[in-house]
Amino acid sequence: MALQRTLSIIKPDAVAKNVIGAIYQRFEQAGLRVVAARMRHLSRAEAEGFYAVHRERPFFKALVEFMISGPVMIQVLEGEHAVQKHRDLMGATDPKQAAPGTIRADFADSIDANAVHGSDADETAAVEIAYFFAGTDLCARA
Ligand code: RTP
Ligand code: MG
Repeated sequence: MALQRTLSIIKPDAVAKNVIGAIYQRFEQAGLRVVAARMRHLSRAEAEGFYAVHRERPFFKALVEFMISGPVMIQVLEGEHAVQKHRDLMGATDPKQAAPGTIRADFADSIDANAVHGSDADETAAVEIAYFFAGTDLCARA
């Protein structure tokens, strides 16, 4: 199977807990490779645009407020089955439902402050990667 890419965001709660490295270690141990990364404090417009698909959902306003409450760490991960592998590492959206040993079970406090974001399909991964990175930002394996 060809290498896949996915967009990963370590959300403000996890950045505040100082667990960027602990989360990166899980990506690496699962065979995912960081090929681009940047730390940002998102503007409201950026967060609203990123989550535009959820615009009509009742949690949209709270989600945007949370995503701009502090800096986030944004990365592109590459590997076999990267989208699904990353989703498996994250665990269920609600940390109370997340399997033991997943990032959300171990680091998230609530469905709102749930530590990480990951693309949910190949097509959304391509759109989300392009939202934050130019093609030239992605580093090929040496
Ligand atoms: P994400 O997009 O952040 O990786 O998370 P996800 O696919 O597991 O969840 P999604 O349905 O795409 O929802 C995006 C984010 O919105 C918040 N949310 N809150 N209160 C609620 O019912 C609710 N549902 C979703 C979560 O922070 C979720 O990560
Ligand atoms: Mg989602």
